[in-house]
Amino acid sequence: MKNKKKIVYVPMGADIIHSGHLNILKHAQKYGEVVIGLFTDSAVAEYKRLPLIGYKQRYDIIKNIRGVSKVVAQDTWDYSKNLNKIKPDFVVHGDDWKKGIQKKTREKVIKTLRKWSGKLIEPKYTKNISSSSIKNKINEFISYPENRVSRLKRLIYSKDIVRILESHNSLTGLIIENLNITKYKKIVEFDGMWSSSLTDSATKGKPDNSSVDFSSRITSLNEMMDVTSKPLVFDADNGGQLEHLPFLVRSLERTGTSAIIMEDKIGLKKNSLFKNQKGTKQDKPKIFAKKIKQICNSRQSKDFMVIARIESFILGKGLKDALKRAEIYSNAGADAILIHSKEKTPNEIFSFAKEFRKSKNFIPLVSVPSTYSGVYEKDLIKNGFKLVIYANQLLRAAYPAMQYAAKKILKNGRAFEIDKKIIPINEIINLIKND
Ligand code: SPV
Ligand code: MG
Repeated sequence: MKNKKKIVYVPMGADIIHSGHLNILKHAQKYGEVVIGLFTDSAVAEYKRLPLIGYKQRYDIIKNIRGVSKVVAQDTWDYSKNLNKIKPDFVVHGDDWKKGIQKKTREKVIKTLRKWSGKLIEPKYTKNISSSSIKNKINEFISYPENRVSRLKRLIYSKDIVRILESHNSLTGLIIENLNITKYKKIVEFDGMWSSSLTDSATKGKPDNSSVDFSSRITSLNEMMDVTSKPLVFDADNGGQLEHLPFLVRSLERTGTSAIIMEDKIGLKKNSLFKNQKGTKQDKPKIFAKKIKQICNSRQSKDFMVIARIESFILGKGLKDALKRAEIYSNAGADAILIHSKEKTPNEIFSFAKEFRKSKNFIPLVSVPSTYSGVYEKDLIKNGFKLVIYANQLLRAAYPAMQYAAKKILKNGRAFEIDKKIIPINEIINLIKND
């Protein structure tokens, strides 16, 4: 009997294919038939940023590369499931995973392979592929409006929870873009920006009552878009007039915005966190549903999300009213529901989630934990929330810091005393790179 060809398992993201990948494949082919374990979006999202292109496109690309016999989905970062099923004779992976966040994964692969005497082969990682120039190109690519718009939806369907932080100018946008920390050996970062009516207005010295009009809001938003690549969620208050919505949607899509959040209130806008909501009215659910439909019909991209924000709890209307509205808004085509609350605990939004999850019209839920800031993301996840918006923290952090510095200068009649508490001049002038 002819010897059966050996199976070589090669894990890959196959996002931007470069010569490093081709080296690995060339190496793998020497040992037998190459089966690619292609990471799904959610497998990648467990540890790092989403791939630039979706699974289907990556599948088509890698499937057509010479020497690849088969492509299977690897839907977790952990290899055990696929390895136990395929029982490859070899796994081929670049030697760059011996250190860093993948070290444990590697050890587990070796242990699993041992069960059937499989071997791990680790070709030398190809250095000098000018990762920085690739990175620059990538950022340029993601920030094209048509690529950016769809990324929020992809994130929602790939991650346990999508984490959004308020951004009121380009500098805060850059913080969201670039900041990450390592927590439990995973890279943790914000997934996108929230263009908040509250912080946008406050930054311009105006109250949060729609006195800053949409064209002014979109001008600031464009500035943020110029220097970032992550998705942006736009706070549209109640969206304005039904007839004007298509124009707003067109402008937002043109900037690359991924979602509009529209609240079901009418009359002069008042921020929902004010204690006194006297005079504030909620729209009739059927009328508000028309606005949702209007957005659905006027958007260019199906990936541009319309998120309906329910204000029943803010106005003391209770659970039943909120649930009734959620059904109507979901039927009208909303992609997600923001259930807003100004309680100190998340109890009321969790009771809403518990009931709404039973509905056949259930859609992903969004939380804005400003007053109930004690809630952990892991509890939001458990309760069915897919998006968390930290709606105002960067401005709230900046304002007291600036006041403190200003006071110190007044008090001392010079700036020396504040020098140690603020960013050194050398750092601020080099903060934004010019190359
Ligand atoms: C905002 O950030 O402007 C919001 C959230 O709409 S809230 O301030 O809670 O109304
Ligand atoms: Mg607002």
